[in-house]
Amino acid sequence: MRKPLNRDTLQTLHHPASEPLSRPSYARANLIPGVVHLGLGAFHRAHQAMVFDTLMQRGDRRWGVLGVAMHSTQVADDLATQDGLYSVQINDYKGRTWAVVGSVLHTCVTAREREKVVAALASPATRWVTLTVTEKGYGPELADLLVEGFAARRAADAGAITVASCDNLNDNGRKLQALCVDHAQQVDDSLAEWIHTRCFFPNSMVDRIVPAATTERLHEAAEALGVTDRCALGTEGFWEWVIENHFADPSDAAVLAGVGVKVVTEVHPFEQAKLCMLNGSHSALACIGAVMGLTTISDCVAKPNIRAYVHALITKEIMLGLARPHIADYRDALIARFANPTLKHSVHQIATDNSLKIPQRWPPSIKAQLSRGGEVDHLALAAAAWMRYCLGEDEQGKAYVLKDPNSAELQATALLHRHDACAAVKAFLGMHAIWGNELPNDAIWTSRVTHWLQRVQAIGLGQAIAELSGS
Ligand code: CS2
Repeated sequence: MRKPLNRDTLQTLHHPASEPLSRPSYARANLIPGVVHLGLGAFHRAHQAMVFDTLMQRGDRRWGVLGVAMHSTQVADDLATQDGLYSVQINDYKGRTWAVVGSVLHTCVTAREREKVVAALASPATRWVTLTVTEKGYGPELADLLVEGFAARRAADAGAITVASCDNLNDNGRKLQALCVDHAQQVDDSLAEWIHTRCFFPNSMVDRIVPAATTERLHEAAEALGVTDRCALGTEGFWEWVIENHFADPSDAAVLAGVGVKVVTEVHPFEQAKLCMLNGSHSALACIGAVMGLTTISDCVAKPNIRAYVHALITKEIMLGLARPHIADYRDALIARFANPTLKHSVHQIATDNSLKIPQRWPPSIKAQLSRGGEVDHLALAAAAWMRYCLGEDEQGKAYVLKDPNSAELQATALLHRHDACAAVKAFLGMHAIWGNELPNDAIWTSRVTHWLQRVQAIGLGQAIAELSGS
């Protein structure tokens, strides 16, 4: 029987000769818990936690992480039994490598151990808070926790702190700041003022494709490393973290830049390019793939028609107004990343919470195209695919579950109008929380979405895509 990955087995790990392994070379007992991270999903563990790990490999001990799950206990408890250690399998065209990450020192669960989170937020050792709580996490529950922690921090006179949102939202730092300051105002004006002046909320863009862990991944890790690792993950080689130079400790800018983080004065061009190009295409592919009965993003772009569709979607309708430098190279790299067959990124995972993701991902491109008199057919087809997706059944008749806080309303709408594209589009576009106030009244947008939903209903999505690309 294999032993578990933990501090005792860390030095005994083996690995295939062709698959290099890196592991913490620092003494973990001497690390300082300088970071509280909220949201212990796969993304943090394969992104920011690895950046912190690199900093500590280079001798900077201040980036140890308290990993906080908001509700679910599984990952927090599994990590705790492994002394916070976990392995990441990194796959791209260069081959496969492994990293065992040592930056997560402790874990806890807010719903179970709130006092530990509050105490950590108030600790003078804590210099940073990072967050990956997903789009739906930015509500009163989060505000309440952070504001309680900041109140304790002020009372302890523990000093200024950087609070970095790493979620896929525009202006994520400012949104989080507004959420905390507004919430604090309801309690105590002077606390709101303290948060305003002593908490630094940089905007940031984070990028790495990190699919949810699967049992297949766990088996591969066990095979390769010779231990069981219940927290093993897989990801791609590419990662990017662009963050606004706005830190409680200004010297962090050079520290982060030293390990490959882009520290900039204006995150917006990077954030817009990433949200609209990567996440926007991801959501389009997720809906298309799910409706056509495809399993992963790489399965989608392996189909020449879908690959051509996504290339045209980005080129003709998304990237024109975007200001990120070398945008065409960025697009090509992106499509190559989507095609990475080892990631096995499930279309249904990406389609989760569509109604909260779409607002950041599609409307900015649609509005920009309409205002310059440009084409919106590829975006309209994506919107039609989403409406078709809401039926909860693929084109082969196989049912799937819609995971979305608004699933009941979405599915009821799709079912009610399943044979009437005009009525379906009217009802779906009438959801202003998703589309904003302008788009539902835009005659061109409405008619293009209606056209494509009619075509999808009449000839199926694959044929509609072929028709759009003129093949
Ligand atoms: C994806 C993102 O699940 C999703 O909605 O679009 O998680 C995406 O993989 C990351 O943002 C990539 O950085």
